[in-house]
Formats: sequence, C-alpha cells, structure tokens
Amino acid sequence: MSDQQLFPVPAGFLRPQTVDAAGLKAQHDLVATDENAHWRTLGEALDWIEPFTKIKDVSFNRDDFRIRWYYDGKLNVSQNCIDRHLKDRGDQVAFIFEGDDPSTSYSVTYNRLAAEVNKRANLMKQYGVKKGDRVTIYMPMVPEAAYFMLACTRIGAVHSVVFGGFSPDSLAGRILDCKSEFVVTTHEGVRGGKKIPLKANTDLALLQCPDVKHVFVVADICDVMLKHGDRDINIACVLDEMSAECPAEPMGAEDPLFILYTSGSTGKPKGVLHTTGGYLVWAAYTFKTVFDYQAGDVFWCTADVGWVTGHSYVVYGPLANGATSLIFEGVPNYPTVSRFWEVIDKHQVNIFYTAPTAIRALMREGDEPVKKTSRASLRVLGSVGEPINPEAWLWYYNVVGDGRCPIVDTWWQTETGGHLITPVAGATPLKPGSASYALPGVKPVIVDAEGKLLSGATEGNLCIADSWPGQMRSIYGDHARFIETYFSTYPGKYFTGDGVKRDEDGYYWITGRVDDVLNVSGHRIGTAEVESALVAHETVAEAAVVGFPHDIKGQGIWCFVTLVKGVEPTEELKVTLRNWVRREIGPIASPDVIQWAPGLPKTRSGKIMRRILRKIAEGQPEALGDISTLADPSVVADLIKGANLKI
Ligand code: 6R9
Repeated sequence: MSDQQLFPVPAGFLRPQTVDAAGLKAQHDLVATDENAHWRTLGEALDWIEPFTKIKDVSFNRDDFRIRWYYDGKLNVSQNCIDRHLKDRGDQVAFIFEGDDPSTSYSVTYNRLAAEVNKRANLMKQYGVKKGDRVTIYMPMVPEAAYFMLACTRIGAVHSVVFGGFSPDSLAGRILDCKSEFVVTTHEGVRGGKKIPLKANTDLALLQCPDVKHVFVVADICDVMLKHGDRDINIACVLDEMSAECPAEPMGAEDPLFILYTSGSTGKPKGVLHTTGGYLVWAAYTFKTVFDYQAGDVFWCTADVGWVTGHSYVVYGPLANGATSLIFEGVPNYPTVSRFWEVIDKHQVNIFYTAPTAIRALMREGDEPVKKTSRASLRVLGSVGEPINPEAWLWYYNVVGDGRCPIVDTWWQTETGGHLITPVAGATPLKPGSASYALPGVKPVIVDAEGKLLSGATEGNLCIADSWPGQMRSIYGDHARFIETYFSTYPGKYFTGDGVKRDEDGYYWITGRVDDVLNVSGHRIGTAEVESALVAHETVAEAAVVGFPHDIKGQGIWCFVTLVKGVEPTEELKVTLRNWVRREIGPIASPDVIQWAPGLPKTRSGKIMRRILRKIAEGQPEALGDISTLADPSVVADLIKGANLKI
C-alpha cells in the first residue's frame, strides 16, 4: 500500500542539520536518563531576566492538579523575540509582508520591529493598558497584528487574537468572556480582492460590550473621522509622539501570555490560556528542531494569526529564533492558483508550512500552475491542521517539492502550544499520511474506551501521559472546566480528543477527532480513513464522511464528494467509488450514500464542519445550528437540496 511506503530523507537534503537523526536520538536518550536535563537545555535557549532553578511541577490528578514549568524564572517574550537579536542582526528582516495584491510587499527589519513594537507598547500604556489586562486583537494578516501582539507581551498585557473572519457576535462573545477592555482593529481587511469591514464589525460588537474603554484603530493617516470620539484612537494621530524605547516588563514564567478561543465538541468556545515561559520555550524549540531552521532561512507559514498556528509559527517560534517570517495577507487562489508558488519564488522561501485543505484544493487545479514556477529555494515542507491523505501528501512531495523536500506532518492542537507528534525534517524517515513519532519528552499513550492502556501496534484514543512546556494551563475563567474537559475522561492523562493508530514501526497515524469516529455494524471506522480512500481515487478532489442512523448497521456511512474539475457526476461513478472504497478499506467501510458536493462547509481556517454534514445526513436540516462561522454559508443550501431535503 502506498501509505506504508517509507520515504528516507532525500539524499540531496543531507547536510549539517539543526537536529539530525543522531541528535534526535541523543535527545530521546537524554529524556530516558535525565528528563530534567533535556527540559533545562530547552529552557536555556531563551534569555531569562531571572534564571529559573525549578523546572517542572506537574500533577494531572484531580486532587492536586497543577502544571508549572520553569516557574521561579522571569523573562519577557518581546525581549526574547526582538531585543536579543538586535546586536547581531538588527538589520536582518524579521517580517516579509506579501499583500493580497501581488504588487504590495515590504520588509521589516528587527531594528524597525523593535521601534514599532515599543511605540505601540507605550501607546497602550498611555491609554491605560496595564500588566494582566486583556487586549482583544481583531486584525487582518498584516504586520500590525504581530506588532500589537508583541507590544502586549512587552508590557505584560494578555492578548486574545480573534480571527478577522469572525462575525460581530463572535467577537463580542470573546471580548465579554475574557472581560477585555481594549480592542485593536483596523478599518478594513482585504482577502482575495474582497474587503472585510473590521471596524464596522467592531462597532457592532461593542454595542454588546459596554466595558470596552478604548479601540486602537490601525491606520496610515490621521485624517479619518472616528465615530466614537473618546473611545476610538486612530493610532496614526498619536504614534509619532510615542517613544521608540519601552522597558520590557519582567514576567513570571507562569504569568498569562495569551488567550485563544477554540471550539470544542460542546458548548461555547473555550478561552485556551497559555503562559509565558513554557509556551515560548516550546514554540522556539519546535520551530527550530522540526523545520530544521537554519540562520538566514525564509520561513512561510500560511496560517492566519487568528489561529494557534499563526501564533506559534508566524510570530513567536520564528522570532524567538531570529528568523525571517513571511506574513501573507491573501488566499491561495488569488489572483491565480499559482499564487503560493509565485510567492515562494518571489521571496525565495526555504520552508513552507500549510494545511492539507489548501494542498487538496490546489492539487485539483493540476500540476501546470505549480510546474511553471521554480520553487528551487524550497528545502522543507510542512502540513498542519488535519490528517493529510497519502494522495495529497504524494502530490505535495513530488509536484510541489520535486521529491527533494521532507514533509513534516505536524500533529498538535491549540491546547498543546506547539508540535507534539511530528517528523523532524531530515531526521525522520517519512510515511505519507503519518505524523510519525512524538518529540523527545512527549509521552503519547493510546487507551481504549475504558481507559485501558494499549501497547504495540494498536488503535484507540490519543492521550498524553505527562506534561510538556507548551501545554495550556487553563480555560480562561473556568479552571474546573479545563480539568473536566481534558483530564477526567481518562483520569491522570491529558485527553486529546483524537483517535490514533500506531503501526508496527511505532508510527502514529491520527485518524481524526474521536467524535467523528463511526461505528458501523460494531466496527469502528475513522471518517478520515474513508475520506482518504475516496480522495485517492483520480476523480475525487475532496470528500467528507459522516455517520447517520441506520436501521441495521447502527450507523451508516454518508459521503459528501467533490469531484475533480471536468469529471461528470454520474450514477455509474457512484458505483465505481463505492467499490473503490470497499477495495481500499474493506466491505465494512462501503459507503451507504454518496452525495455530490459542489463545495463543503468549512470554517475560515479550512476545517470541514462535520456537525453540519451530520445533520444533513441525519435528515435534520432544521437542526443545523449556527452556520455563521462558515467561510461560505451558501454551500449548505446546495447540500440540503442535493440530499433531497426540505428546509
Ligand atoms: C494546530 C491545529 C487541532 C486538531 C487536532 C487534530 C487536527 C492538527 C494534525 C491534525 C492530523 C495533523 N490536527 N494537526 N490531525 N494530522 N498533522 O490545527 O490546532 O485548530 O486546535 O486543531 O486538528 O484533530 O486535535 P487546532
């Protein structure tokens, strides 16, 4: 089977690496003999205002629950991300900005970054932002978003970045939940040529948030009239008066750094809380190790800073290492489907990190839009956010990377702060579709539904048995919910919510959220498995699979299938695909329903919202719930029609 094929490190890739296979083994060995020595080395990669002497204090047990790392040390994140690089590389580029419009791009050196961040830190201080205050950042993908994130860390304020695609209601909910009195936004964003009215959305949101004292409005010029005189501050009118020097606030390692809202399987979004020391240690270490980052590399992570991937791998991981990080305002298919590859050539990107959904969408357009670009600068490719099906992996590897670049399929979560299970570029032989092994010190375990530990080659629920520095510390304002959500299903272990397989070689294969696992005639089938089988067929561009109640089998399998451009959706093709899946996985996985889907309902971060598909498959379109967070809510009506349901 192609997904069991082992890809050794491409021969041309080998050269002195940040962490080579021997180095990786040495770290694993050290963890086995003296775990704290490993954690100490990671901690010492940062600059500490007061060095830590304590390293780890953790219990996942309900009665004496605690997670503390490097906890008697003091440090400042902006100082680690900016000031400590100024002596040697003040003139090096920290951020490359590539606008939505391909004619807009510019670079920001570390020296300039220092000045921009300090001015904004002083500005926020002047308007009353204090250490520990929450600042909500509702911005497009532009360097200003990063300036304000870093400015918060400079003065010890806690940022809560809300993705610019969220609605006024979602924004209001997040501002209220963390009692944020300050908001940063701008008049409008632009993506794929379309404008997003961020300031108007903010004004609407703030009708529900009477406690917000100030809105810092990012603008280039000072002539814009702002509606809410005392509340709104056009930063262009006051920034020039601000000093470019601002002392870095010494922060305890366990002081809150940021809150990031994420959806769970139930309830309202949770404010995932990360703290200062452990988070930065983990973002810095994983960035450098996993991507084989080397001085001078240009790194491009396509995620928005509104998601954790943008926090850890657009801003904090790269800057803590003094890297050059590309901030992209646009989308993969604007103005053309070659945009990603053109940007890679334009800025000579060495390490490229994106999501399987983008890869599949671009794969659908064929090889030509890729092949007409050079991509010779690329050295490492990365994938994140969902399982990558072997079909897409092979295309990414062979077509985008020309077979030269290792792919790091990084498994992690908002909750984990940074990568946990992932190949290390150039050190780990790859299997398409597998996130491979845990990083040194990370202890994945697989348990069955009752919590029994499963060993060897097996399949079950993915838990992590012990802490790592980047672990979330709480749900903001609801510590009890934190313990309940993550540590009570399998007491004493962190439960990830993901299903996983471990093969004979010890490779981990994430099968998707456990809430998406189907039980068909008593057999457990990962929706991701069926999807992977479907997309492996040459006619299929993308597929999403959900369960629906079935009289005989308990649950049946409903497949929403998007075909490759130009392929005719016929009844014969449904039969072909059904047989194909039976052959790929086995008769138990035979699809009961195949429904053609011109588009799939996705969140703006590209995740398929299976909740919606499940309701359609269950014949309950009236129970769809909130679809406002979809990137394109109109696809839902098409699917309801296609399922022959009435609204
Ligand atoms: C970083 C991020 C977390 C969930 C996670 C899992 C899925 C992420 C993955 C992956 C398979 C990978 N996930 N990376 N599944 N392979 N390489 O995406 O955080 O938005 O919190 O999502 O995404 O299901 O539990 P977040």
